[in-house]
Amino acid sequence: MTTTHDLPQAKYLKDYQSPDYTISHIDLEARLDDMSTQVTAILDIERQGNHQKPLMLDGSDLELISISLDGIALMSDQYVVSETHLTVYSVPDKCQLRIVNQISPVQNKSLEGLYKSDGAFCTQCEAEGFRRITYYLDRPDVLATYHTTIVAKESEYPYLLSNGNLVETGSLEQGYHYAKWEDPFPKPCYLFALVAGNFDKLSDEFVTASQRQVQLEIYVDQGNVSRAEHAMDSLKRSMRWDEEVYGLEYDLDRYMIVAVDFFNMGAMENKGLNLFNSKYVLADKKSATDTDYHGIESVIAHEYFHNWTGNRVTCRDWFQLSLKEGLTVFRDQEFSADMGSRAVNRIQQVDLLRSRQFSEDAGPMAHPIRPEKVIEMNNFYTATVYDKGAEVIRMIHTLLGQSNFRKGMDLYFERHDGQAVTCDDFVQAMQDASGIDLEQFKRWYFQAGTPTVSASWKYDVDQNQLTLSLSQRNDSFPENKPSVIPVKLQFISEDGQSIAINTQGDQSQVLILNESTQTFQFDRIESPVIPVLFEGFSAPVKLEQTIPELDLLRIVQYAQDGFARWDAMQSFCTRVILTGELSYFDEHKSLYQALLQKLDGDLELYAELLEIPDIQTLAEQVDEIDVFQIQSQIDALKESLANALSKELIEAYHLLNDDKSQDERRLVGVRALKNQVLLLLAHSSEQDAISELAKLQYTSSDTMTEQLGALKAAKVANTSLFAELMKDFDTRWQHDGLIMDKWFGLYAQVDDDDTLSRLEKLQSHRSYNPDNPNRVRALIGQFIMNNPKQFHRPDGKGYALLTSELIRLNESNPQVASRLITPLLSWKKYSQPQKKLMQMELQRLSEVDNLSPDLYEKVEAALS
Ligand code: 7ML
Ligand code: ZN
Repeated sequence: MTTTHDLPQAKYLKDYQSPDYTISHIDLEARLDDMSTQVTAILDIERQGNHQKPLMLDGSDLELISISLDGIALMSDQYVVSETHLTVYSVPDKCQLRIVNQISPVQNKSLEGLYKSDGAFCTQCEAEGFRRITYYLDRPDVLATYHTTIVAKESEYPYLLSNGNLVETGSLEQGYHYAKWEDPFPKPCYLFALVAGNFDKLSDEFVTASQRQVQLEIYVDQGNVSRAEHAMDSLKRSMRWDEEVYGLEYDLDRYMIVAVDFFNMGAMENKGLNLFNSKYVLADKKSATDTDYHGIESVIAHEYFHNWTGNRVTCRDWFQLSLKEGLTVFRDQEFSADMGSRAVNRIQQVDLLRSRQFSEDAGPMAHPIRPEKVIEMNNFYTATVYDKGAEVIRMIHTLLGQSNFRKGMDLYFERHDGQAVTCDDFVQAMQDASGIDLEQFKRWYFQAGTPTVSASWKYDVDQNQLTLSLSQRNDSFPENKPSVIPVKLQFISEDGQSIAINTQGDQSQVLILNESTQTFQFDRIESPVIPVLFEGFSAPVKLEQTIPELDLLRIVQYAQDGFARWDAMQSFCTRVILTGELSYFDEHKSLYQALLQKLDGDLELYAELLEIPDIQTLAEQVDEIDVFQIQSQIDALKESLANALSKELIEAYHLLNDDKSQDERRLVGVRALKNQVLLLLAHSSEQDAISELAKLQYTSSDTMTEQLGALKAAKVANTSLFAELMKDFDTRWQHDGLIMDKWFGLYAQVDDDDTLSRLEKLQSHRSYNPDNPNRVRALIGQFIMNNPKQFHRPDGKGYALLTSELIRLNESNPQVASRLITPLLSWKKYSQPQKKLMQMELQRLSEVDNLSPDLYEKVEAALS
C-alpha cells in the first residue's frame, strides 16, 4: 500500500536494464461490463538470462481474482500483490501464467486503460495504460503476439474490435456474443486496443503497390458517416505517399479507425486499430473549418505512418519516445507539405515551435528530445519530444540530402524490423548509409535549450567579397557544447534579384556551424547583398542579426522562399512591437498595400504574411514579460495598420468575396485571406462597415470557415452583433459538443468585465461536460492560452480559476490537468504582480492532498 506521504519516484535513462523475463504470447479475454469487467490473461513467459529473480508484473487499480502457473493455482505464499505490482517468487525458465482480474471501466475517468466513452468501451494504453487492464510486463521492449477474445452484450455492443485479423465470432447465452482477434505481429502492450460499441461504419478499399487488398474501415457515432469521408480520403493518400516516398506498404488485411468523443490526446496508432479523438475524424464543410480539415489530414497521416515508424520498429524504453514521435512528425509534416502549400505548412510548424516549444525549452520542465529523467511518462509527450524531435530529423535530412536519407531509412528497417531500439540505432543507420559522420550531431539528443545564433556580415566592395560571421550560444544551458547547426543561406540583391552563392551557380547553400564561432567567405559577389539566413528554418534556433529594417522588408518583398518572406515579416513586426519604433510604418503599409492588390498565387501565404506575431511568440524574445505592455503594443500596431489600410482592406475583401473559382485549393486560400482581412479590419474604426460585412458573411455563408471568421471579427468589432451571432450558433449546434467547442473557445477569449463569471456560467451550459477533455480544452484551455489580459489579471483571479480547475482534474483526469498547468510554469519570466501571483498558485497546488505524479513533477520543478 502506498501512503499519501510517498513521493513519486523518478526513473533515469542511465538505469535502463533489459527485462528479466519476456512474454512471447498473450491470450487475453475481456468480458465487458460497466462496473466489473473480467479480464483473463494467459501469458507465455520466458526467463531472460541467468538469474533467479522473482517475476514482477506491473498492475494498477486491478482486483486480482485468481492466479495459476502451468495449470496449478498458486498458494498465497508464492506471490504478493501490491498497489503497483504482482510478484511471483519462483518461476521456471519457461511457463504459462493464468491471471484473472477485475476492473471497472465506468469509474475510470482518467481515460487511460479500459474506459467508456459515451456508450462504447475503448482503450488507451500508451504509455503505461495496459497495466490498468491486466498484470503485465508493461514496457515497450517486451514484444508478444496477441490473441484477444471480447465478450459483450450483442444489442448494446454489436461491434467487437481488436488488433489484427478477425478469426472467429459467435453467439452466447443471454444475448451475449464474442469475437476473437489475432495479431500476427509481435508488439509491445502499449499498441494493444479493444473497442466495443454501436457505430456506423464507412468502408473502403486500398490496393497496395504489390497488389494486396486492404479493407479500410472508419467507425463513427451513428449518423456521422458522411463526416468521415475526408478522413478516409486522407488515409488513402497517406498509404500511397508512404509507398511512393519510402517504399513502405501496409502489412495487415484490415485497417480500422474508431472515432471517440472522450480522448485525452489527438489519436493513437494501435496496430491495425487506430483510436481517434473525433475532432480528428469528423468533418464536413458546414461544421468544420479548413484548418480542421488540415488537422485531420495530418493526424490521419501521423497515425498511419506509425505503422512502420513506431510499430514495426518500436522504442526500447520510453526515454526513446522521440525515436518514433520525432520521426513520425517529420514524416507527417512532409506528407502535408506534399499535399498542399509547402511554405504555408512550414510557416505553421515553425509558428507552433516558437510559441510552444521554445518556452518549454526555456522553462523548468526543459528536457532534451531524449529525456534522461522522468517521474510521470505522460508528461513527456511534449512539444520538445515531438516537434523539436521532428526538427532534429529534418536537420539530418538536410545534412544528408533526400537520397542518402532514404538509404538511411531503408537500412534502419533492414536492421531493426521487429525490434525495440534506441535513438542511437536510428542515427547509426543514417550515418552508416550515408558515410556522413553524425557523432557531434548527436548532441541534439542530450542537450536541452534553444541555441541562439548571432550573425553579422561585412561586404568588401574592392574585393567583391562578403564575410559572414556566425556564433552560437545557449542562454538556458550555457554549459552546452556547440551543436551542429545547418544554416541554409541565400543572397538577394537590394533590388530583389537572387544572387548565385557559389561558383556552381547554386541559389542557396547549407553552411555547417559546429563551433562556437566561425566565419565564412563568399567571393565574386559583385554588389551588396542581403543574406537570407535559415531558409526554410533549417535549424531550431533563435537568430540574432543586425539587419536593417528595410532589408527585412526587402526579403518580405522579394525572397523566393515563402517561409523566408514570412519569417522576415515576423522579425520586422517583432522589432516594431518590442521597441515601439514606428519609423518604417510607411514602408510597412506600402508592402501590405502591394500584397492586397496582388490577389493571385498562394493566398494562404498572404494570409500568413498579414499575421502579426502573438504574445506567446513575442514572450520568447524578451527577458521579462509584461503582458499588458506587450499586448497593448500588439493591439496598437494592428489598429494603426487597420486604419491606414481600411480602404485597401475593404476593396480586397470584396474582390475575394466575388471570387468565383471552383478550385477547392484556391477557395481555401480565398477563405483564409478573406478572414484575415476581415479580422484586421475589425481593429479599425470602420465599425459600421465591418459589422455589416461580418454579419453578411455569417448569414450568407455555408462553410464553418467563413462563419467562424465572421464571429472572430464580430468579437473584436461589435459586442452586440457578436452576442446575436453567438446565440444563433448555439441554437444551431447545441446538440453537437465537438462543434460547440468553437463556440466555447470564442467566449473563453472574450476580454471584458464579465469574462470570469461568464466562464463559470458556461461550465454549466447544456453542451458542456467537465469530463470531456475537448470541452475543457475549448473553454479553459482557450482562456489560459488566448485571453492574456484576463488570464493575467493583476487581481490574480484568472490564475485562481485555473488552479480550481487543476485541483478538480487532479482527481479525475491528471493527464489533462498536467497539460493545462503549462502557462503557470514560466512564472519566473513575468513582471510583478503576475510573477508573485502565479508562484502563489503553484504553492497552493503543491499543498494539495494526493497530488498526482503528473502535477507533482511539474509543480516541484517550477518551484525549485
Ligand atoms: C502528434 C499524440 C499523442 C500525444 C499521438 C499520443 C501519437 C501518443 C500517440 C502529432 C499528430 C497527432 C497526434 C500527436 C500526439 C501528443 C500528440 N502515439 O500518435 O503520437
Ligand atoms: Zn505519434
